[in-house]
Amino acid sequence: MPDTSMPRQADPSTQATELDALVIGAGFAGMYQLLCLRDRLGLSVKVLEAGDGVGGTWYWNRYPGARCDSESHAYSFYFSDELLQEWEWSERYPQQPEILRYLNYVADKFDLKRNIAFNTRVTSARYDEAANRWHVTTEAGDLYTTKFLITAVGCLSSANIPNIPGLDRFAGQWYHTGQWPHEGVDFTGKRVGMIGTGSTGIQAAPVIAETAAHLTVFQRTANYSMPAQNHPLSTEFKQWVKENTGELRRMMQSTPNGHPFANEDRSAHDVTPEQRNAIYEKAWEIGGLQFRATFRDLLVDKSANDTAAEFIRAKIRQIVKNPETAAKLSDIDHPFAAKRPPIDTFYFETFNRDNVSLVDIRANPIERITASGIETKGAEYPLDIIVFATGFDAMTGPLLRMDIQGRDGLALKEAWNAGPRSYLGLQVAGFPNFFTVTGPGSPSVLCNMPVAIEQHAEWIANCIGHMREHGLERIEAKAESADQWVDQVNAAANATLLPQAKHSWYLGANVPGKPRVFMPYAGGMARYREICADVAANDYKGFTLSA
Ligand code: NA7
Repeated sequence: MPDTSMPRQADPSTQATELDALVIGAGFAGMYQLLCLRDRLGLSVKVLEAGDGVGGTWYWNRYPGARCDSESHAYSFYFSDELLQEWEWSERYPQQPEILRYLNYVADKFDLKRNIAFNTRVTSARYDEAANRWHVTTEAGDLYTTKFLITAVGCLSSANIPNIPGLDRFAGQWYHTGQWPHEGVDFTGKRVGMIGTGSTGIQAAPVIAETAAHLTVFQRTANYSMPAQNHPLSTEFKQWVKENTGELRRMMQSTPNGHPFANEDRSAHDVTPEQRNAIYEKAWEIGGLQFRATFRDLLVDKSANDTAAEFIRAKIRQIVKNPETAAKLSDIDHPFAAKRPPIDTFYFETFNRDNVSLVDIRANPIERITASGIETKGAEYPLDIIVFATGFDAMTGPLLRMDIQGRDGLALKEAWNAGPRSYLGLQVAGFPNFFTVTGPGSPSVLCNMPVAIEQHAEWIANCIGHMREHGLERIEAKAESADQWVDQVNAAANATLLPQAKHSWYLGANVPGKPRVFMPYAGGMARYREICADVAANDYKGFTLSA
């Protein structure tokens, strides 16, 4: 029997498909990149996608309770007024199945699927300098050659499954939330253990608890969370959105995080403690990420941040009835919003159920998984199902799991062995005609993703259009531009409290052995948009373009 787990070598007799541009991934980013390059520039484009449908993140993340943390009317493509008028979201925060329906609707409306090869995983890409072409190989051994190679692989698509001894001996079932079975998982009557209390675990726990016999949540780092206050959207609201798409687009493109609400321009110290409390109370009632926008200094001034952090800790202690559990849940070691702040639907309330318990694995770490469950220091938890809500090898993981080689055989893994180095999060020195949509060094995960994606896909398409117009064949970031940009990314992060969260995936700290580098650009999406526009307007300064 051949070993089908290994990628097949390309058969030298296999004919390569010739393309102008090849895009990897068919989520929001790959779909829009395809549309920009095919329909606006008329290029021959193919998208290669590992899944059997469009959706990316929303194709894979089918865990119970999976929901977007951006409001639905902002978690949309804004490039087409017609699309904005046609589509109606049903809830304030859309659930995974609805987002997947939306993306399929978009793919069908713009006839995108005919240029997407599904069930096609890219294993390697190699730049051939003499021919100025990229040679791309898939797991099935298919070959493509292309002038432009664009990754649209998502920031959170490479599952992080912790290497806990004994997992292979576990007699029950286990799942990672980012690789959830399409047929779902029946928790009825089962003893379920869930590891991880990030946005995913916080969404999943209340839903799993509804049917499981018992849910044990294994918490390493306690987390802040604000109520989503999710609700069905009224007819009036849907109408209001349709009548205000221009203003919404303008607002999302001018705020630091790409959301359709402004950050208040006041300090947490400008008001009395009573007024501050009333402001937090109101934001808590409104729900969602607007809480972070209540004061301008929450992310830059620790004493301002402390006021928000203490408000949320007090809420947790008020909601959770068992004082010991409440103490563990509110013993949070990082500033508010220094890690991605989750929003939830009855997460803390879930711990008031008789069938839910919390285990503090910071105090008593997991030692091993046995055939019958999880063993921590001093206790054993018999389980039928283990859910790993343990996040992702974020941002660089999906890029580095492919073997990408630039000029002179330079491997991306090698170029980034001390952490990602990229100019604008768009291009890597030594990798000509290779672009990364929402790559490390761009605002990406610090922004409402569709806003960041539209800006990148359009910038890349405009750049390729400019090259064609001027008879240019090759674009490559200069090494010194990438170095200077990495300095700016570090400076932007260090001007905030974000690097203070020691266990944050923004820093790569959740994956053992990963270099600790703050990856997204924290200077704000609006500022970043201006920088990119300025670079393009000044003959793509910082890049080398050649005929
Ligand atoms: P996150 O936010 O990375 O959360 C992962 C959780 O899993 C977090 O609580 C981690 O604890 C925990 N974790 C990770 N590895 C381990 C090990 N080895 N042992 C115990 N616990 C572990 O991922 P999510 O999927 O929740 O969210 C990702 C993003 O998706 C989110 O930020 C939104 O942007 C959408 P830790 O904090 O590292 O101590």
